[in-house]
Order: sequence, then C-alpha cells, then structure tokens
Amino acid sequence: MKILFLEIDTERTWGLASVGPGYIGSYLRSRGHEAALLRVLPDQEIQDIICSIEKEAPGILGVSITTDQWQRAAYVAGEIRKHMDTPVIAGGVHPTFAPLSVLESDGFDYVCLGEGEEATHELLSCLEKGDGNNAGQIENIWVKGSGRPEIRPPFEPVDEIPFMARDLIDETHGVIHIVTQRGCPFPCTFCAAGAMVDLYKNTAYIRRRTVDNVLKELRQIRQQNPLNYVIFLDDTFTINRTWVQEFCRRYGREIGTGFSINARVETVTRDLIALLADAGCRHIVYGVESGSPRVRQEILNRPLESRRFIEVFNWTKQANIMVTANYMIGLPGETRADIDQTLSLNAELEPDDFECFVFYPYPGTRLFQTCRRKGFLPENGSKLPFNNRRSILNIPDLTKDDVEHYYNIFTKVRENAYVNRYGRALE
Ligand code: B12
Ligand code: SF4
Repeated sequence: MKILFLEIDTERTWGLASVGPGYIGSYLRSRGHEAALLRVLPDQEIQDIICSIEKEAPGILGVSITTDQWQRAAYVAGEIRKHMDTPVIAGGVHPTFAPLSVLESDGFDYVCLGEGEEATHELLSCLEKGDGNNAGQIENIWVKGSGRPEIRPPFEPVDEIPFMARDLIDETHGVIHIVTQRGCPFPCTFCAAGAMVDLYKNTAYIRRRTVDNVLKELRQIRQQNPLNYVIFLDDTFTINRTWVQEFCRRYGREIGTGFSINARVETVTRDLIALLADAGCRHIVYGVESGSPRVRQEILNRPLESRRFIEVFNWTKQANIMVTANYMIGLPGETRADIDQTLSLNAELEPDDFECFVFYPYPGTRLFQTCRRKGFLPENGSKLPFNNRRSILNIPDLTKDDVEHYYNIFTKVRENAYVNRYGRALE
C-alpha cells in the first residue's frame, strides 16, 4: 500500500519537513510498502492540494502534527475529506497528547500515539487485506469511535530502526539532519519531549543509537549524496559524556564534516567542548530559557546558577564554536522583573545569536496542566494561533501586551546585535 505524508507548512516554512515520516516511510518501504511526501504550502489552494494527492493515488494519507501545525492541518484534512474518502492517520506530538480533539475533527480516521513505525506497518497491512475493522486491535493506533489503544514497548534495539528516508524530509544543499536518540531524561515542565517519556510510563523510551550505527548512516549518505554539513537534531546531544567522547574521537577521523548540536549547559565541561570543537563542531544551541533563577527553579524545573551559563558560553566561544541561546517569555508565574533578568543575562552571555519564543502551553506538558488548573488558558485556547509571538494566556501579573512589549524588545536587541557584529541588517 502507498502512504502519502502531508507536511503542513504554517506561516513559516521550515526548511526541514517532519522527521517522524522520514523514519516511518523508511520502515514501511523495508516491509514492501510505498511512501511519498507532499508539502502543503501555507497559502496553497485546496483544489491544488487535491490534484497533487490524486496524482500520487495513495491508499492512505499520513500527517505529522505539532501544535503549531494543528489548526491548518485540521482545516486541510477536513477539506480533503469533502473531496475524497482516502483514510487519514495523524501522528507526532500533538495527536499523541491531544488525541481526542484530533479524532473529533472531520478529516482524521486514526491517531498514532507515540512511536509509529511498527504500528503504521500493521495498520497498512490490515487495510491492504480489507480488514480495517480489526485496526482497533493494533497497539498505538486509536481508531475513530473506538477506545484508547494499548501502548506497545518502544522499538528495540534502536539500531535496527531503518535509517531515515532522506527524500521524505526534504533536505537540500547537502545539509544532513541526524537523530541519534529517542527521548530525553530531563523533566523540563514546558517540553513535550519529557511528556513522551511519561506516555511510556518509564524511562524505556530513552534510547541512544551506538556511535557505530550513527557513523554508518553518515557514511552511507556520503556514498550517495553530497555531505556538506551535519545538523544533529537531538534535543540534548551531550546527555551521555562517554558516548560523546567516543563520537568525537571517531567522527573527526571518519567523517570530519562541520556539524552543529543542541545542548544543555549542565551536560558539558570545558574538555568536552574542546573535544567537540576538534571533531568539527561549529555551532551549539543552548536552551537558557530564563535569566531568572527563580523562574528556572520554580516554573521550569531547571535549578541552575546563572554563572554556569556564563562559564559555558565563554568556554564555547574560546573553542571557536558559534553559540546561540534560546529564551522563553510569558511563562505562567513569570513577572516583568524576571524578563528583565533574561535581558540582562543575554547581555552578559553575548551569544552570537539568540531566539526568543513566547511561551505556549503544549498538550501533555506539566505547564499545560498548571495553566489549566490556574485558569490561565482561555476557553477557545486551542483555536487561537500558536505562533510563539503573542501569548494566548490570561496571566494576572503579566498581560499579553506586556509579553508583546518584551518580545519587541528582544527582537530589537537581536537586530542591533546583528548589525554591530556583521555590519548589516538581519534579514
Ligand atoms: C527535530 C525537531 C524539529 C525539527 C523537525 C520537526 C518535526 N516535527 O519532526 C524542526 C527544526 C523542523 C522543528 C521545528 C519546530 N519545532 Co521542533 N523539535 C524537534 C525535536 C527536538 C526532535 C524531534 C525528533 O527528533 N524526533 C524523532 C522522531 C523519531 O520522533 P517523533 O518526531 O516523535 O516521531 C515519532 C512519533 O511521534 C510518530 N509520528 C510522528 N509523526 C507521525 C506521523 C504519522 C502519520 C504517524 C502515524 C506517526 C508519526 O512516529 C515517529 C517515529 O516513531 C523535538 C523534541 C522531541 N524530542 O520530540 C522538538 C519538538 C517536536 N519541536 C517543537 C516545537 C515547538 C517546534 C517549533 C515550533 C520551534 C520552536 N518554537 O521550538 C517548530 C515548529 C515546526 C512545525 N513544522 O510546526 C515541540 C513541539 C511541541 C508541540 N506539542 O507542538 C517539540 C516536541 C519540542 C518541545 N519544545 O516540546 N523541530
Ligand atoms: S527542554 Fe530539552 S532538556 Fe528539557 S525535557 Fe525538553 S528536550 Fe529535554
């Protein structure tokens, strides 16, 4: 059977399509099915989308959905359903943690909770045999109108998951994206990665590929395509020091192409950063989140001294690695004074670049529950745009206008820093 994955672009078109379909498509192909990708552009007419789907003639449509993509995905799937009855399955973080709203929406027949490789394979095999009525027995697959399915154990051993199908994630210019682990062991209250671990009820979801397996994938890519730069997508690449040390020793020798990672300052040392630099690391993105120790400890569950960030940012710059900081504003319980501390910490850190996101409560996360319990979430919350620029929360001490005001300040600071550094305006 053929699955056509729809990548729903929102107002910002991410260079990379969702990685979930890259993995599922590859697994399905290894089991004799077909898989293709269709990018649905933000302003694309429905008729045009339908024509493209008809040309592909899939047996099923698959949509990977983050909360940012949800509203447009629901609209597009609803419109598609008016024209064709091809079954549609949704997966990814949003359907996993808000499955009922997805199943209540007209365009979706199935939701995949958690990992999708084996579950999607079993569903396609069932549909191919005309045995759709039995789909309700498949672990992880929630059929519209049926009860919640059981969750199967995570895929093991993780090295046996087929490498991602590159054509399904829309990579360009030889910039290669690699995932080396599934799950994250940290308990950050705002993040859906931790929620995935909760779904599996223990840490079994957290698995890392061997260094051997990761390098094998890179070598295989290099044989078939240009390999100009590697972006490791893992939320925290530096979780396991021994793994990273082995990786650095071998990557530098066997691959050597420049790469970037995401990290947390708690997980690195000066020596590890030097090793990463020697192996070819050019850029590290650190989640700083807030400059206020109180916010980090009480709201985000990331107790940490501010001086640790300063130290690690200095080590990173001294190793000639570009450094980006990620911040969040508009958190439940945050005050204007806290956000001022974030601005001050940014001035001290002097990152090469930073991103400031307005906080949105993602389903499945602890802060989502907090916002609901405290009445900060508006009734129509799930209908408001999730664009990480304007707050949707009704927080007594921090109004939406306050958050917008600070978002504009961060934007100005970023633009000015860019002009000072590069002598030209940020595009
Ligand atoms: C890589 C990554 C990206 C990549 C790719 C995104 C993607 N959807 O794959 C890029 C750079 C494009 C990206 C962008 C953004 N991201 Co991002 N990203 C990640 C990250 C760090 C890793 C994802 C990963 O490697 N997954 C590995 C694969 C194997 O796991 P998976 O994606 O869960 O897929 C499995 C299952 O979910 C399921 N599945 C997935 N899709 C489908 C589809 C079907 C049909 C089926 C059946 C099953 C299925 O099967 C897959 C294989 O087992 C996650 C954190 C995390 N650990 O999930 C955040 C995360 C997904 N991102 C997040 C966010 C918020 C964003 C951004 C808004 C930027 C930002 N402000 O941080 C944008 C929005 C992108 C968009 N299009 O809307 C949030 C999403 C929360 C939410 N509820 O929406 C996450 C969870 C981090 C967080 N802060 O909580 N991101
Ligand atoms: S924010 Fe980063 S470190 Fe924290 S749980 Fe999410 S992925 Fe892990």
